[in-house]
Amino acid sequence: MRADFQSWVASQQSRFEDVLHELLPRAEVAPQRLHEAMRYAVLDGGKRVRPLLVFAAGELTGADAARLNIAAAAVELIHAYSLVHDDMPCMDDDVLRRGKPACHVQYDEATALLVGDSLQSLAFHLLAEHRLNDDATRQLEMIKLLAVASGSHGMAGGQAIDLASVGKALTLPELEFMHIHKTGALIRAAILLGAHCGSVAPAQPVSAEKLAKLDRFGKQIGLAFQVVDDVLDCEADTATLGKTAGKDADNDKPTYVSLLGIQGARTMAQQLHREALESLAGFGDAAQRLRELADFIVLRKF
Ligand code: GRG
Repeated sequence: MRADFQSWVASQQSRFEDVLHELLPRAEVAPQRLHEAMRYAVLDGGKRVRPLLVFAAGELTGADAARLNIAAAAVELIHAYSLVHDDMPCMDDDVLRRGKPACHVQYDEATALLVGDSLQSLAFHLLAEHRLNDDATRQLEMIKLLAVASGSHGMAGGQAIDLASVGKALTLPELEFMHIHKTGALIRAAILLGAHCGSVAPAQPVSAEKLAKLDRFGKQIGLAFQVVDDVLDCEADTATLGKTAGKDADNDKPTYVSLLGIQGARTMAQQLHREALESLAGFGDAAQRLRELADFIVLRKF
């Protein structure tokens, strides 16, 4: 990984942490325990891959940084909510997240449920409250885009399929369908929201062709993210991942590794990576950060 990319990631992560600090409700404000738990679930942890994708896609369309911050925060809040709920005993039942006790362990289950609910509401509150595009119709489309990506036709739907698949042998297309929804939908939404922040006026919309290519990139890199996640769940240790390693096999979950073997899953990730980069062909230097993020997603060790 190039030093220039590493320092871009570090500076964006640190800057974005301050943005989240400001946007989350203060812990001193009632209801204090809920607000403290929301901050616990979001701050000081995670790779912030989705916000980085928002920023990189925004570079491609010349988007305003303040608008990108709001879009990135909305996506990260949805992601954080999904992790809090996923860790609860009624779902994946895990006690460790981002290297610290899961939210329901640190607080309690009822609080964790409300943390997820409130983070989701806050995401849409932010998108509705701040100007993200000069064209109000386009802004409404952006809100709808995140709603679809998060709901039963996106992430929550993918999670439902995941829960129903335990102990079952899925085919490759079935596994792909699940992950395009569970993991991929939010990653795709991050890229599209970042790009839409840059379509500053109806007279200068991001072209449909550009959006279609970006969407293809998002689909491919979202799936690659999950394939790599499955490989890391087998190969990396708990300390490195900051979450319990080996859970998929323990829970008898169908994964790319259980279906294709480690080498097969690695080959699939490489192929998706190649295809994702091809989708960006023709975008020139403006897409360099997106390309580097694609490399990072596939080559990451945590
Ligand atoms: C509860 C509605 C609902 C959905 C949960 C995303 C999800 C759906 C569950 C998380 C379980 C999981 C391990 C999914 C695999 C891919 C994934 C989303 C990993 C976690 O994302 P990272 O690696 O996490 O970006 P950080 O902590 O770095 O933000």
